Amino acid sequence: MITEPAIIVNQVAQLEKDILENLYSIQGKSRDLATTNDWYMAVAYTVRNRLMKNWIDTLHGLMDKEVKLVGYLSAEFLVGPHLGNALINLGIYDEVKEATQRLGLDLRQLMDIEEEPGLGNGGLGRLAACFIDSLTTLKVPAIGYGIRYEFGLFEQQIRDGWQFEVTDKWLRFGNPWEIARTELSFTVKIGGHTEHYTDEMGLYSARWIPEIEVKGVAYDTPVPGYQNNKVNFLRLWKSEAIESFDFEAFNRGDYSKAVDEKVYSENIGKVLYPNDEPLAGRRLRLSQQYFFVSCSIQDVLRLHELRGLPIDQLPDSMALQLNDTHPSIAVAELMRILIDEKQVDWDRAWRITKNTFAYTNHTLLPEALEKWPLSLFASLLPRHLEIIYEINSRSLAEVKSLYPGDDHIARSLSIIDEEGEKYVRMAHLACVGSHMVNGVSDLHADLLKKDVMRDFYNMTPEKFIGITNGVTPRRWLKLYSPGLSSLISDKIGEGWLTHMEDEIIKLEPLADDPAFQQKWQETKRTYKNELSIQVSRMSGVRIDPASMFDVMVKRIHEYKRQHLNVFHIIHLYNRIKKNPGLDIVPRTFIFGGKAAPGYHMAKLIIKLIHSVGEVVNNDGDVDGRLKVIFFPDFNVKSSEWVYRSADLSEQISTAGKEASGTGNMKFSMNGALTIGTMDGANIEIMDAAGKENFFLFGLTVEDIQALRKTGYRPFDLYQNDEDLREIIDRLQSGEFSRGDKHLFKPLVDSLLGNDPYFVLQDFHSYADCQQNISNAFLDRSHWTRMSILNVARMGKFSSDRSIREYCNKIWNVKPSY
Ligand code: 26Q
Repeated sequence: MITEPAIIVNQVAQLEKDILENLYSIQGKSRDLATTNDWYMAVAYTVRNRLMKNWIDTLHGLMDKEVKLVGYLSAEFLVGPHLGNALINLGIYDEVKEATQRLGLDLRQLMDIEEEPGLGNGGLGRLAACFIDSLTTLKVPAIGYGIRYEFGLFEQQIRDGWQFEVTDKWLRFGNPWEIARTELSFTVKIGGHTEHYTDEMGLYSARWIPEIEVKGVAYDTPVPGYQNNKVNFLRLWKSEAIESFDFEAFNRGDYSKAVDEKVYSENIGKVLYPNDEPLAGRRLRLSQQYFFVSCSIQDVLRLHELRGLPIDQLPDSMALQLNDTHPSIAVAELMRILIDEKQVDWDRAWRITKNTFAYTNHTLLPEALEKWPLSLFASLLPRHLEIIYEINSRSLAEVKSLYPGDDHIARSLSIIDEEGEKYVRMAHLACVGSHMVNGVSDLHADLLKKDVMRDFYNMTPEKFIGITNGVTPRRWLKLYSPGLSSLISDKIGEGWLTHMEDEIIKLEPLADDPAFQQKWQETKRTYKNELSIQVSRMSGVRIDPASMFDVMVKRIHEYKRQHLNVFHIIHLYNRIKKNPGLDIVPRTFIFGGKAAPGYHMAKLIIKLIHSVGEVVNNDGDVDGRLKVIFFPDFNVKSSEWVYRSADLSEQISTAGKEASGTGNMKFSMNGALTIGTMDGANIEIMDAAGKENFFLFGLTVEDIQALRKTGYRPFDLYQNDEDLREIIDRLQSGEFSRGDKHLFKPLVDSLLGNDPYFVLQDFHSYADCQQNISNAFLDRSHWTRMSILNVARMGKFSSDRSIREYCNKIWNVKPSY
């Protein structure tokens, strides 16, 4: 018999005792009455308590004026389920498993009922979560500032192949991971007008008389580092009504005003906006952004004062990172507080502001660059608009001295867009108000410099850098792929979990080791079996775990080109229909992702995937060799099943459109091979993995520019290319749409009309590449070698590396590891 070390036995016994105690004292339940959720809550509180000491130490540490603090301002934090992550990072997974077992519980089942906080749309929100994880693991004190949305991104349901949105009520069963700091709240002004006056010192001053005031209450959520006794936290603001305001109106008998204000205040933090939605009616979105920014800046200044530092030292004691333009009103807010409330003069205030902020851009799509109609801006933030005008006029004065007489450049650099209806351009505000601007991959940074922010770059080239995104190997490998992780750790130790860049490369020599290859294949196969069971449970479709799992999970968008993938499926289907005896490598195509509720084309693409699946999955000629699956409600939690089971990762955006991508990294880290374009971080993944271990296809950014110049005529491709014609004709025949010839017309019209994302152009290169992949898949040993090499060479894509770069190049703080 193996005897367990006494300390572990004790720890397990203590855990068991604590779980029971929490069940009793917090959930108010006995063992006999407890529901699964009660048990989950009891376990969650037990685990949270084990973070408490380190968390409180961090709070004390915030007062240490010697240590520079990072504030990460982000409208989204897509953290994913907490329990599993906390167990891994505390290093008590096995002990809690054992303790729950002793209580007759199944830890896995408890983890499965955790509601995921879906407080993000996708890449940008998840990046913020990985970054806070890495900051803590690298022992950099940091606060993630954001919004405590009552409803996260909608839950996706599929009915008859169409997406339906259901409210995400993530808080309905309680949230054991947050602490409401009700005593920590700030007042935020909104609307109204400004007044100008000369103060008692004879200084010209401004006063903002708001229309209403809203209260923001801090809710803190711990973010544990990886087995290092450090805990940072997210500080998310909940919007509430200010009671006294209600009463004033109430006492005047103006009941409806009292109620309106309460409703308005509470609405501010209600719901996370999906991206890719039309701009109209976004008053609430701008209020949201300002609301959380104002609370956060007030909190930052409070901390700075608590540290007993003079205001001019703010840039030395805090680095504030703007996660895209969503929090960029912070530039004007800090200026406003410094000037109007702290009587700092303009030049000093500007120096402080600029040296404190840095801005990360996440998009090259011109239509996705945030801009607000001037009239809307003026009605919500009248004082900020005045400040922005002043910032703009000073900035343009500099521009004009550098480029005398060049009106064009002044117009292009102005924060105010004056062509047609006037707008405030938030990217310009963020750029002017920051000391550094970064893109999220090499290519993206390059295109920012050459294209989107060219004139800014020419003026201050030293301000622009690229920091390639990364993902945390703790969640994306250790937690979600425990089998592969143990296999790795058994061979090279556990150093890769915190020093991925230097350590995981040690796997390389094992790529050709037959015994290791076999274990690798078995592990991947176990995951594929599990996903197959999951899929048949969810959708009733049986899939073959021996087939190639060809996976595309990401938000649905035309630039990401899910429809290019579908075209390849239809192409294979056509080939089988012509020749049912065709020798073909069996594939399971797995899609997942949400479409913005108002983005009709994206919703039609979801319908297309289902429609093609319905036909292909049930066609006798296909005989199960092709299966098409749509994985509904893809999110962090359900992604656990997906990344680790993939053989092939689809990263097929139009070159120049995907800023970086981070799913591409998660797949590759989990041993999937990539079919990808020269876009975003794909290029760097290919460089790291080796060209021979990556399947590249499609036009480059330069090719596309050249083609645009000479004139791109997708209709000619349709006419002259038999394969494309057969695909599109089949789509138009109604065969995939139960006879409805018009269902996919908007999609076909767009492709034949101008095909803005070059789907038809790239089709052949894509299909040829897919054929190579099928051939490669047949050589199991070689495929496995490529898979192992991909993992071994992904060290660069740990978010720890990204954060180290932010520390060195932007924040001037010292990470330790
Ligand atoms: C803006 C205004 C109003 C309402 C919503 C929005 C909004 C919200 C979220 C706009 C954009 C987003 C999210 C963008 C995003 O996720 N971008 C992705 O960021 C990743 C991390 O850098 C990159 O890897 C992806 O390439 C990029 O698409």
